[in-house]
Amino acid sequence: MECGIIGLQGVGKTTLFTALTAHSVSVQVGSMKPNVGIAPIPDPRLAKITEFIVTQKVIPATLQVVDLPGVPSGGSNLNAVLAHIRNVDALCQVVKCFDDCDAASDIASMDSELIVADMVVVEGAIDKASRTAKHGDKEAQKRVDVLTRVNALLEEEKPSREGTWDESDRAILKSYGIMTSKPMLYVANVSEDDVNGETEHAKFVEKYAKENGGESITVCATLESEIAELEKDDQKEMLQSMGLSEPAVGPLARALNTLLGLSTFYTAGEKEVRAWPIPKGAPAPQAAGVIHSDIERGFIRAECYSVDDLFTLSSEKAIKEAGKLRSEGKNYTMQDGDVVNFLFNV
Ligand SMILES: Nc1nc2c(ncn2[C@@H]2O[C@H](COP(=O)(O)OP(=O)(O)OP(=O)(O)O)[C@@H](O)[C@H]2O)c(=O)[nH]1
Ligand SMILES: [Mg+2]
Repeated sequence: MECGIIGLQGVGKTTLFTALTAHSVSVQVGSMKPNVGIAPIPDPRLAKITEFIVTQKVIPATLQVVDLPGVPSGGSNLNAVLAHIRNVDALCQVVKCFDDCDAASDIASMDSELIVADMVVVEGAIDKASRTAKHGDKEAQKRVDVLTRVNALLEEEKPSREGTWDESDRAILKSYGIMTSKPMLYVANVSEDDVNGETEHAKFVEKYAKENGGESITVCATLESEIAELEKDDQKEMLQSMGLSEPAVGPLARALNTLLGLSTFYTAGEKEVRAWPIPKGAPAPQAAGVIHSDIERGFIRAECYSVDDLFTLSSEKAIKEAGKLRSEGKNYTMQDGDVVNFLFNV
């Protein structure tokens, strides 16, 4: 899963990036180049599995984050900046809710910058696809149709995510990197003395996200960045003293999972215990394919049980004895929290 961090200038994007990636990437604050890093996604269930299954390695799911230079309000060449995140799955828009700020106006200008940037892309794309479609190319005609519908929304100053799109439409939107079609997580970046987002600005971000089909979270990026530099024990202490239960990457990843409709399954053995994100409702072979295409191709069946059964029964042996180890075929719909062993033959 990949997400792009966007927002106006100086709202705390790079600070959030350093927190999410735990300072593993050296960044230049104020640089015009994007920063790219990987954030491991904390998962309490994954940690708990290792209390029951002894393993050599624990591999969490990860989130790739791309931190962009700030968007100057009032235009300039936004498309050059956005080129770095045309392929991401979701956007995180950081909104300044500390010091002097105006969340409502900032969101409005950022969202309208994205609409304008998409219009530039869409107009060019319609011209090009129309020329191909003229020669009777059905696939090009389909692209023209989708792009024309996008354009109609943009002209009404609406993001294209407000349209109704089927799977093939979505593939087209993604191929053109239409920014306003991507799921949007609004991040209210609050000050150290408002970590729970009680100010009118933070509240506005939450309300706006709700009303516009997005998700929102509240973080204090500077604090999160400091926390990310500490050892595990000190982290806990600092979080507690600030009245926080976990680092921001937890709620951020969960909000993105909700936006993207993802769920998680696990593989667990002596060698490694690992979390795998998949689309909700994915059939077993598709989940197998996330691990390796061979396992999908040669899929025989999935032996699985629920993490909750492991937590109550304490061992795979006990799960088996209780008759809770299931053998599922290729039509099985994966459930969130399944622990799976795929049997395959290639
Ligand atoms: N009080 C407070 N200050 C913050 C917070 N987050 C960021 N800042 C400050 O805001 C300034 C800008 O932070 P950056 O993370 O560089 O912002 P940015 O959005 O990456 O900026 P550009 O890339 O230049 O657009 C820095 O001085 C940060 O210390 C926060 O949560 N609280
Ligand atoms: Mg920055």
